[in-house]
Amino acid sequence: MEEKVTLIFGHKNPDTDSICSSLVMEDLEKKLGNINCKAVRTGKINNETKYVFDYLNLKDIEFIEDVEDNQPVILIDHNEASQCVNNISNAKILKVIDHHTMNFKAPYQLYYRAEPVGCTATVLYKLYKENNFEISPQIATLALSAIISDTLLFKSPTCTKEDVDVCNALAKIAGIDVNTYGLEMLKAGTDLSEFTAEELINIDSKEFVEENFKFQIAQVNTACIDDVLKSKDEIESAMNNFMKENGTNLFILLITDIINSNSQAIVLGDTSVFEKAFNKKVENNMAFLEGVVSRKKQVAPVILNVL
Ligand SMILES: [Mn+2]
Repeated sequence: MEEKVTLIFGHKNPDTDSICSSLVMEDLEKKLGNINCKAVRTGKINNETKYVFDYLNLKDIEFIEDVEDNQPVILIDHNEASQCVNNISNAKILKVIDHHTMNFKAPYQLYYRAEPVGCTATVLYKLYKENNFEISPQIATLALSAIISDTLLFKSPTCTKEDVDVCNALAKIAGIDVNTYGLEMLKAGTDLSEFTAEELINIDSKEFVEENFKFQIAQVNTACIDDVLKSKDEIESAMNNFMKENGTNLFILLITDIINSNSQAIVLGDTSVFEKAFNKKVENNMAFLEGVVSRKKQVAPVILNVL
């Protein structure tokens, strides 16, 4: 019987962590002896990740939309079925490497490693250390890019001391100046000019379901919030269409200013939930969230708390 290749992938609408950590995991998994594995992506590569690929001269990786029954897989940077590819409930999950809240169940044994750190790559770095594996400059670059992305160059409240220490250790291996490289990489991700409103709300979008309440939190990074708001009408109609198609109760788009570390939120649907959660009025479909940059730490749990 031919053995199936193990597919390694992050969440839908993949960010730099989901893509880069999948590639790092492929390297680690091969070092661990599972040579029949490959990193794939579950969505379009964003401009920030593209900067990393160009920097390393990497070729694009394969796109998958769903998995076959009994497909061996390793989940990176997510654990919830709603953020995963189609048919995941029939796949054979070998491992999960993550740093998110756990909403996971499997009727069989598997390797599950999640830590309360800012980035999946930080967990992966520790796995290299625990196994005494060497890290190549290319793998180091992928991993540190993921950390810079997830922590917004250490400015996000999700960032831990471990993330900073690991990132600096990786920078030594890669021969990279974290600040210079990091700012360039983040800036590359803020170029939204080529995206339609519909694409823009899907660059980094996650669905959450609590009881019968379905909410969506999308996020885009920018160096200038007003630039993004120039297409507010188009963005709102794209959000409304999305909600109709998916039966979403509440849609929050975070337009995050990576320079000043604030977010302008566009809020549609059941705005009363948002208003209750943040104790803030939504006016003209908007609310300004001072100091808010993290969906995971500062938005999703705040909404879940009032549901
Ligand atoms: Mn992540």
